[in-house]
Amino acid sequence: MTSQHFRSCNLCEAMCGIVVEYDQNTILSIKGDKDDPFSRGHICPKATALQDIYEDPDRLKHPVRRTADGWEEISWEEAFDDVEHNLKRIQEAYGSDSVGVYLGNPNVHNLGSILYTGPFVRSLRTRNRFSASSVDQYPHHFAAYFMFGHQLLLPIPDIDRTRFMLILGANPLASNGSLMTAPDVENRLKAIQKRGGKVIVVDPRRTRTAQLADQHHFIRPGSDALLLAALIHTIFAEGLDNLGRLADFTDGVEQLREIVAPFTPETVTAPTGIPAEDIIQLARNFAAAESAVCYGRVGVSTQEFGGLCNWLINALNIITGNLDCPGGAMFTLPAVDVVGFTSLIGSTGSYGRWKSRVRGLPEFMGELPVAVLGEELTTPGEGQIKAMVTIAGNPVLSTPNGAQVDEGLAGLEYMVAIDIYINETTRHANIILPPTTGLETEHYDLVFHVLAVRNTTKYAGALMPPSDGAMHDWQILQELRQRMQKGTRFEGRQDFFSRFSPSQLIDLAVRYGPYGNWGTPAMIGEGIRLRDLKDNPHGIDLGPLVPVLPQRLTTDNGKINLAPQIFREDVARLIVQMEESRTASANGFDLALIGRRHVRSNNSWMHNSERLTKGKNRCTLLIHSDDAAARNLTDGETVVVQSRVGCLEVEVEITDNIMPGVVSLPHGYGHDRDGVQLTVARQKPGVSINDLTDDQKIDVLTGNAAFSGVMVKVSTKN
Ligand SMILES: Nc1nc2c(c(=O)[nH]1)N[C@H]1C(S)=C(S)[C@@H](COP(=O)(O)OP(=O)(O)OC[C@H]3O[C@@H](n4cnc5c(=O)[nH]c(N)nc54)[C@H](O)[C@@H]3O)O[C@H]1N2
Ligand SMILES: Nc1nc2c(c(=O)[nH]1)N[C@H]1C(S)=C(S)[C@@H](COP(=O)(O)OP(=O)(O)OC[C@H]3O[C@@H](n4cnc5c(=O)[nH]c(N)nc54)[C@H](O)[C@@H]3O)O[C@H]1N2
Ligand code: SF4
Ligand SMILES: [Mo]
Repeated sequence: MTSQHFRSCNLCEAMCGIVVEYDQNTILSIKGDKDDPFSRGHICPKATALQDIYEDPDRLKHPVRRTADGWEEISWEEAFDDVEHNLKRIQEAYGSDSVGVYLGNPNVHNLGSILYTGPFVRSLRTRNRFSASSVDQYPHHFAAYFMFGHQLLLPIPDIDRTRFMLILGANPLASNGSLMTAPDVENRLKAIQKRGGKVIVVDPRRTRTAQLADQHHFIRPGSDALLLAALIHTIFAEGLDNLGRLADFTDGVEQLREIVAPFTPETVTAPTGIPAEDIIQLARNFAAAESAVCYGRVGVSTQEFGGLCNWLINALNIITGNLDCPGGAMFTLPAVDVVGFTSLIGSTGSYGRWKSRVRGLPEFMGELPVAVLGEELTTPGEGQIKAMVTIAGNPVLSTPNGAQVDEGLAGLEYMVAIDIYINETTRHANIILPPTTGLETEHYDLVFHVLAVRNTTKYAGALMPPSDGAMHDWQILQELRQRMQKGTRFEGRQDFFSRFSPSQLIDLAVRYGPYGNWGTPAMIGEGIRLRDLKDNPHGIDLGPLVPVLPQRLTTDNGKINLAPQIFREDVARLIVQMEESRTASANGFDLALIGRRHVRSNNSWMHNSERLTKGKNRCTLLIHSDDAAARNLTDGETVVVQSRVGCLEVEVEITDNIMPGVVSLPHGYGHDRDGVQLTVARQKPGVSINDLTDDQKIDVLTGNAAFSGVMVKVSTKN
């Protein structure tokens, strides 16, 4: 008998509603759910791959132990004993920081993981905590923390109402949107144009998003902060600034005006590659629009000025009165009010509480920048990491100078991975603990409702029963936490999260939230409970984003800090960038490397789906025809790409859709390493861009990896 199940796809940030047709344990089809009020039936090609993940014969179903003769299946009890024994042994011998932990991206797409990784990681009592955040959106949190007082108070573009959207370093037509949960983003962007508005894209590559836009400007990788400073300069210089109601609770306007004074459109033209008249016109159009929003993402976050870019993006929105108002950058008010709850308990963020051992980079958000992981693993001495725990992460393919991390993991005394595959990272583990995933888990988007362009809420139970004896991520994390606490003063202690299951926690959080009947300031007070979510399997629409300032601000004086000292100090670096010629290169490294995403791929872990990977090779090096001609390259030939840290061979793809002087490779490939058990992915392994990216090239301010603009040289293979 055919039945239907409704949920949201958990693969990217878009939260598309899906309808799964199934017969007992067999999936018959996965389609877009037309009755989901938010996604309106939209899905991308990845949604159907949820079935491939569910059925993947390479997916681990039992704990495994690495032995000299390969992997052997062991019982959960044996696996947990082994992990407990070894982590404790190593911490006793070398101190608690000798165990490092890395959290990967799928954790934030998994309800149980979000709730229970915190308590487990705390039970490790280590300062060597890392996550994918510092190869991604760290600078966004940094700007939010210092400007608004809360690291999670991220402004989201009000795409459905704006009249002018300036997009820097994002390609939502491939990524489906990030820090902007907006299912069917393509039609949402087209709707801006239909209502007479404009979409402008600034990107070193003419992406699909750039092609849809009314205007596209090429920009030299890593120079966006200069463009932003010049836009703000022009707005002040021409008296176009108008904070509107924000003026009452914004500090630092004069300081900002002073600090952008040197950045005239003319002075930034050479380093950015954008003509001064275009910058001036862009500033005028932005300021004149009925509503406008500047939105930046990975391209302006994973670069040497990621912190400054995110500060200046917020600043541009603020000085034109486009923060916290319809059509601008707004804050969400989700049914589970993560920002509200954490503000109540004073948990708004942290910075600089400790430093990394080797390079001395400061902690931010309770973790260290993962760009230091490689050196922390490979540099001997007191405090060296001797054991690692990875949870839903693949740092070998995802972090800068991944080869160094690879080598470091190979040299560990012990490693445990909570993961569904034996891949480039987990092959180094002694024990892998495989959780249920995707359709086998209950789902609530704790994170992505906080980042969504509308306030909506949706819950789904698990569709498929776990295979024999399988455990959910949260159950594994709970068991490990209890074991790590055994024999310490925390033994047997239940923290708040441990007393409830994930769905009980959601019920409590929704009831106490802004739409729940126990809500403290019952702002809307519709009395939503988990039961209502279950009764509305397509999700509940709670309306467009609403202004929430100044109440939401958690800065000391309750005001927006438009010019925090920490950013003002970093501007000295930007001046140097403006004065140096960035195009000149040392040692023949004359091309700037950037990344890219494809709609049929997802970071490093979805290349094992036949239907997603079929077709032509996507792991190619894009190069402009002038640069190809200068090197005598022909389309499709294999070239050698070299950077300071590494060298690889890859097929070249000649195009005029990339800026001269720039080359692009996607990330997440390089699956042909020894021991990787991904049958389909190995057939088209590709190469890893992060064997070229540089662990020493970071945004010095935030510690985030600077992938964009790594200098390389490209030559024919002879
Ligand atoms: N050069 C370059 N590098 C980049 C980027 C770039 O643009 N350029 N992008 C960066 C960004 S934005 C990110 S977010 C990172 C991602 O970096 P990571 O998070 O380190 O890598 P993923 O590829 O997301 O790997 C996810 C891992 O989780 C496992 N997994 C999948 N589902 C589950 C589950 O339900 N439970 C558990 N326990 N495990 C699961 C997969 O098998 C895989 O091992 O990469 C970054 N690296
Ligand atoms: N299909 C698919 N969807 C995904 C993912 C995936 O791997 N595949 N990953 C998910 C994750 S983890 C994330 S974080 C999001 C990311 O979502 P997006 O930020 O939209 O990701 P990208 O498509 O990499 O877009 C980044 C753009 O920045 C440009 N760029 C590079 N350097 C610079 C620069 O210096 N300046 C400017 N202005 N632009 C620059 C690149 O050319 C690229 O077009 O996508 C998510 N969605
Ligand atoms: S855009 Fe694709 S991967 Fe992202 S949630 Fe929607 S269906 Fe899933
Ligand atoms: Mo990401």
